[in-house]
Amino acid sequence: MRNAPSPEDHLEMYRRMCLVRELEEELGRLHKKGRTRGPIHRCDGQEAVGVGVTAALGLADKVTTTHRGHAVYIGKGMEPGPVVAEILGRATGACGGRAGHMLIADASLGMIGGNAIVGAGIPAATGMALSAQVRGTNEVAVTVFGDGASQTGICHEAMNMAGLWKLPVVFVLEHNHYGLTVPTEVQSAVDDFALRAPGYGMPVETVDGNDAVAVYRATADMADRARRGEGPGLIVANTYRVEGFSTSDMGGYQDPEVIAKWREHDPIRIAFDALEPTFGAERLTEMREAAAREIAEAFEAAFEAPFPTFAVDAASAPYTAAQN
Ligand SMILES: Cc1ncc(C[n+]2csc(CCOP(=O)(O)OP(=O)(O)O)c2C)c(N)n1
Repeated sequence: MRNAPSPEDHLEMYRRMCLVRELEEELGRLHKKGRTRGPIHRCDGQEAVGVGVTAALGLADKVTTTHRGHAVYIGKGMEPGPVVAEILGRATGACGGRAGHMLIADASLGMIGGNAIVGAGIPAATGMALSAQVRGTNEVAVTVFGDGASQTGICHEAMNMAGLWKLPVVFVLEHNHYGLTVPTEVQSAVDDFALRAPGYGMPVETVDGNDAVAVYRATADMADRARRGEGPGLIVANTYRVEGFSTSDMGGYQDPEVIAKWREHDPIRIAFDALEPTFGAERLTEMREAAAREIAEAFEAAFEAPFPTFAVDAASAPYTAAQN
């Protein structure tokens, strides 16, 4: 099989998906207890996209993600501790508590950041690809974005430029079927987002976004092409948002039967079933339990950590600065 992950790599993808799932579920529970700060955009049920994409990349490759980026953060190698602390706004967070859950970055891992502005990670990654091309490196930039983001003008401008200049960028459209409360059928003139790629001279692959191996393989193929100088590619990863838009979402606009169907098609279960013959159910279950412990410890440590202290910036707050 070309570009398939090794069994060990697949196992590590499973472990990282378990970490993300435990993180998301705990965030859901904590929100109900009023212990999170602001709405959180959960990505549970979509872990295979962020984890599958990033598993196919090298350390020097760059990735940008969205307001729903926890699986990309953990997938690109960030440890749960600094991610959880950042989500809770603590000084021990990956960005010193300044970023919050939507904007986490760690440049040393090529995790260039989530982004609260819908679509803004797309031109940013395209620029990173241009930089790699100009510098003559072998790096690839990847951007994960939603179906809503794919309707923005800046997405189309970036794709056009990437196609024209054969930039080493992989566009990953995480198609979870909703933008806020708006279903895809009322936000796009076409159902099939793969149709967009030929317009920009790009190849496209549509994959089951809940199958981490399928996502990995498509990413590895597109990244290989990009490294060979053959230009960008589009991956349409079909998945579904099984939770609300954010933890503040009252819901009620999605069909419960459709949600139930997608919950059955769970990315962690798909990975478990594929790995079980090689590694055994016991080892996989132990890994899930270890992930739960690791996340619980990360939350415990984060809740004990201090909040950051900020000096007043005189240029942006002259009156407050004058009072101090
Ligand atoms: C430029 C901009 N417009 C609108 C918003 C408000 N907004 C936040 S998320 C979102 C929907 C995004 O949908 P999609 O890209 O499909 O991502 P998903 O939430 O489904 O993962 C909108 C409209 C924003 N943050 N930025």
